Amino acid sequence: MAASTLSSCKDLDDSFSQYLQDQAQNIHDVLSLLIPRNEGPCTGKLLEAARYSLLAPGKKLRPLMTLACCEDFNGRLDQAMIPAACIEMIHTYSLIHDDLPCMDDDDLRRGKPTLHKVYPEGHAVLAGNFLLTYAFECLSCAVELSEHQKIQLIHCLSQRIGAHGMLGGQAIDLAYEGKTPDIDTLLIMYERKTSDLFIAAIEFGAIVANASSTQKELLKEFASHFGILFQLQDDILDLKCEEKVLGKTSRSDLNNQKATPLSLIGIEETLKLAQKHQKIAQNALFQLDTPATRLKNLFKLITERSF
Ligand code: GRG
Repeated sequence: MAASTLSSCKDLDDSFSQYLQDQAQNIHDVLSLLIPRNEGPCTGKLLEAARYSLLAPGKKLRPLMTLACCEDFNGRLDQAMIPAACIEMIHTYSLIHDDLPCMDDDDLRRGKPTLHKVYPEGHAVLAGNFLLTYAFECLSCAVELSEHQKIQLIHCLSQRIGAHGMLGGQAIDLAYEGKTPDIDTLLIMYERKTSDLFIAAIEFGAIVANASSTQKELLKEFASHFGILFQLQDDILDLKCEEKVLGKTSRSDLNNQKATPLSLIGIEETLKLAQKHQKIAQNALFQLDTPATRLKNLFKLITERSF
């Protein structure tokens, strides 16, 4: 799904639409500049594989949230660009690895064949590993940020995507392959697999903007429930949409015989659950002591999405 999808959504205020389009393009450009070119043949192929997935037309939702959060708390956009790009590198790494034959074994991602279908599988593994390690390298070298900010960002990211975060969520996913988890276990998996990277994206904006600890707590609460909402929406859309609309293999969970809230509690209860998380996320956002206009607009956009 193209990055422009977010900005071309109907009912979106024109200036916010332009904002999303501009920032998504900026993130794309920064990512393109960050990945080295003209390397020797072996490293060159690895980096080319990474570019294939990283620069494919994704929504750039997580880095957009970093930028929106930073600006909403009066942070400097130029300082937030590298952290936002690093969040997208991590997200892309997780997609590349999640699509591998040993994980979900998907054929289509971002409207294109998955990386392991185009490059040798080993290159897909390495390209994911490269994006993971390179994100930390870029954070540690970001000249616009103070040493304290860099340490905070690196600490935040390593926690959110490690064994107690995103990877832990994937471990639950693997542990329940062919089995039926209860809905609470499934939601814990969603919190880690999906919410934790959204939390990192938002925390990144807050760290760059030097937000207060009270603000950070509310933002964390927002991102956590937003992540679950996003994943529940994804399950619902996966059921409804054709591959050409989603740009990825639809119904792969069903084909892989994976439990989803839909298979466990049905569509009505899943919709109620989504509404519950939407409300909690919204409350957190509205308790902030700043207008947080960009985050509120992004939130509205995602709650009404059909893509
Ligand atoms: C490291 C193997 C490994 C896995 C970690 C996060 C994750 C676990 C796997 C990624 C695949 C997945 C189903 C994640 C859930 C979140 C989600 C719905 C991702 C898709 O995000 P979008 O819609 O994608 O923002 P684009 O392509 O627009 O960036």
